[in-house]
Amino acid sequence: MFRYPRATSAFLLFLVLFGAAPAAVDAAGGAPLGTNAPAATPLDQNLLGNPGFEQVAADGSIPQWTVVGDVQVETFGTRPWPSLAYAQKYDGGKRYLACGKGPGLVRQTVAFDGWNQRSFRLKARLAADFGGTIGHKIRVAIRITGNSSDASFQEKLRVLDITGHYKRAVVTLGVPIWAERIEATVELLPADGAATCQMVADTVRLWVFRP
Ligand SMILES: [Ca+2]
Repeated sequence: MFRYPRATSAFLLFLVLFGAAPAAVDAAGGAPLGTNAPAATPLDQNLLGNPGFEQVAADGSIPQWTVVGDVQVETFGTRPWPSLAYAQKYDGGKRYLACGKGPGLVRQTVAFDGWNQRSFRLKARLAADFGGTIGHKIRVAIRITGNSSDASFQEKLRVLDITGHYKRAVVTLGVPIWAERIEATVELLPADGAATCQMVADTVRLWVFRP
């Protein structure tokens, strides 16, 4: 009669070790590895699709991006600036985003998964190269939403202080524990009183990191 309890203890130990163990947690510290959960959103890498506007559809629409207003993709070299040589210097590929006569914006939303059990802070950062004519403007914005009405928002407006040279617009926002989606917006705006908008943007990056 001594063998039976020992076997039961061994079975219980097996359950504790292999069956009833809490969900595995990866080395980054917090993202569950459950097979049913979506893969955790990677940190420190660009989450945006078509980030440099290299893809453009035959009808002029921009894959991955929602367009509002007067912006379109243009090919380097069709205007004196930004030239193809300038694109190569800044890793700009073949194409970039430009506004038309009036202002316009592009917007992209990415899922944010696998970090709602963490015990540390995360931040999201949006950065875009921009350039054009002095006085014209760019706005970069991050909006984070969850499955209720929770929302968090931050934006940065930059006015070009130089003509014909790229600058970088950057905005940063803390990622709340309830975050489920991150929306990136890049808006190009004319200078006050200008007849046409003279601003371009390229190489847009959105990433999440541990500060
Ligand atoms: Ca590009």
